[in-house]
Amino acid sequence: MKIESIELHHVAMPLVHPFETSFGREEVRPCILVAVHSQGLTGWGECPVEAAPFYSYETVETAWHVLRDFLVPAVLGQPVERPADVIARFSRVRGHQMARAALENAVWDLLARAQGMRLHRLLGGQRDRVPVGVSVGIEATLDQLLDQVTGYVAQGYRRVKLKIKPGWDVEVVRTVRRRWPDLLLQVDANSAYTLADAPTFRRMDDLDLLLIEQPLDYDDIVDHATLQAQLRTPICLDESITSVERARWALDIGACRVINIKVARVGGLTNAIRIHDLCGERGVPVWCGGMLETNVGRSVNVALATLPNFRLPGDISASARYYQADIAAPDFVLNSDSTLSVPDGPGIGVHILPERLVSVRLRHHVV
Ligand code: NPQ
Ligand code: MG
Repeated sequence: MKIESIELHHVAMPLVHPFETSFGREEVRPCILVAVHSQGLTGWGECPVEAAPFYSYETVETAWHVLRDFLVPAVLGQPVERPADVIARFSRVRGHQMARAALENAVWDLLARAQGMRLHRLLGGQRDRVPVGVSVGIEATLDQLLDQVTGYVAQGYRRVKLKIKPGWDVEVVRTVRRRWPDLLLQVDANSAYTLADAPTFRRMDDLDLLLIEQPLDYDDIVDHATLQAQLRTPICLDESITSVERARWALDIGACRVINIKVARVGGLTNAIRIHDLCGERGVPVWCGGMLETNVGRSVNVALATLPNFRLPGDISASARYYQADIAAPDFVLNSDSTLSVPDGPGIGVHILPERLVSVRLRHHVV
């Protein structure tokens, strides 16, 4: 197929509930949506960047720039028969994984649609539903956090992730664990600690946590290996794993026993599958992380999580947890067994609602 035209849409979506992590609080979620057109078909990809370089160095502006000035021109008018053709055209660009992922994933959707295939089948997934959980942000008070968790448990979520930071950690997590002894529970520090905080994490070893996510620096693996050696609870790396090589290095030195795979952070579906396969060969479980995506990115996450080594519930909640009115339909609804279903229909199986898209759009670029 020849890529005939490409559109970039910069949108801003108000969140149902503000989301606070160790690095900040967000009420409106920006993102860039990429549409690739060929032979009357359109493939969609999402770039879940933020306004500020706090989770990742990539921002809306860097991703827009790299897409518009480098990645889009590299594939426009070019033939693509498989995702590897796109990746080859990106090879001169260093980094900017989220920008790459948006365009590569749009091409996956296009190719799946052209074959009348659901994306998860093209990826090699077998399941039709995937176990999921919810990521609960930092709240102003412990009571407010307990209210949030109560609500999500009542909705049927069987796995909860708590965001932690210094001063909002062991006691908070212990309180939640005592209230819900059987809940699948894990924590995410988003790099808020140093090795000097090892005693804090040793105190969490008794709280029956599935894992402790990214306790140390965003690009570290060496100190994580030191910390992991002192803990029974598995460390899970998120921010530090931006490529297949980094995943291999982390496993080689024992920096983690679990990996969180986010398609955008690792530069697209091809790298996500490679990391999944590598971890499978090493007996290391993976799970699918989330970036508060719209239904476009969420559908990719569900499709990816159907691969066999996704052995822990993903940060892929129902659409209602994120936005009042998503830009794509149908919405994802939580099944009674704390799973989400793969949508019917070719490609990502969700379709863009043009009026909604225009109503939240800040910028539009067509080539
Ligand atoms: C994580 N996500 O696993 C991320 C990070 C993240 C669902 O916990 C605004 C503010 C948007 C903070 C998107 C979840 C964000 C954000 C993702 C943090 O680390
Ligand atoms: Mg994380």
